[in-house]
Amino acid sequence: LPLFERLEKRIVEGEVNGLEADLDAAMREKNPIDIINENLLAGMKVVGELFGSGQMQLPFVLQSAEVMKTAVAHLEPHMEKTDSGGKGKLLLATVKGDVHDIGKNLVDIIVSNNGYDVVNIGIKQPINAILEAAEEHRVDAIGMSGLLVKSTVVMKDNLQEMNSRGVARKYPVLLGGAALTRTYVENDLDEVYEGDVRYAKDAFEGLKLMDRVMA
Ligand code: B1M
Repeated sequence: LPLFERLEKRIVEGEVNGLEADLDAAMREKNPIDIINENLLAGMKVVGELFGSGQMQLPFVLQSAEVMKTAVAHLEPHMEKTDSGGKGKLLLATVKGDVHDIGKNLVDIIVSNNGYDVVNIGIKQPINAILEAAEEHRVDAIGMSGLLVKSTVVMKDNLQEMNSRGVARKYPVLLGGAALTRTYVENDLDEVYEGDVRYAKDAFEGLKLMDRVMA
């Protein structure tokens, strides 16, 4: 197989042997971000489709996720870093009940490579932990990620909780993850939240929104 198809196949098949050599060869032809967006994420999309249609079992999905993480970790040091930090601070968490973190961690990489400080508190984070960390680190915005349909409900509950604690105007919220839609965030959730809530379809839109929040 040609190099870039092989990379995609490595994600689908969860094949880590030879991965780093392929990534090094790929980086001679295009930049690490394009490799992630065009090849590795294409592989994860196939994984999602196979899993969703019952053609792939969970342990194999996990293996693909591990290969994805290894690949991103290998590419990350080679990414362009524009600024040295200090443009503002973003808290990132995957919401309660949800373990998916590949997307959130990509947002972390993109946003922190572009001049922001990121406090990434991990997966399955209840709103209490999110708000405690936000206070402790004095963040400028809170980003929540979630991929399960039930996470969209958790996000709504979180926003309501933030309203009732009186912190909605303090924290603009960025939301992302495959189960969300722009309409749900910009219509339904925007009506719920007393502060500013925005939808990011990918990590770069997350960065753009962070630029807007800090402007
Ligand atoms: Co899960 N899973 N999974 N899974 N998994 C999905 C989400 C699913 C759609 C698969 C499917 O059925 N086709 C489905 C959800 C269905 C639903 O809710 N209706 C599903 C399911 C069902 C499950 C379990 C329930 C399976 C089970 O146990 N029976 C279980 C859930 C456990 C739990 O959370 N409590 C489960 C577990 C897992 C693994 C652990 C095996 C693994 C995750 C490993 C990990 O993350 N460490 C996994 C994976 C890998 C997937 C799929 C295949 C791929 C997800 C991924 O990493 N994509 C996924 C299929 C899919 O998404 N279609 C699936 C790549 C990643 C870069 O994309 O996270 O969307 P994504 O991020 C994007 C954007 O959304 C955006 O930026 C990124 C791109 O730049 N973004 C943000 C994300 N967060 C953002 C935050 C922002 C801004 C942008 O600002 C704050």
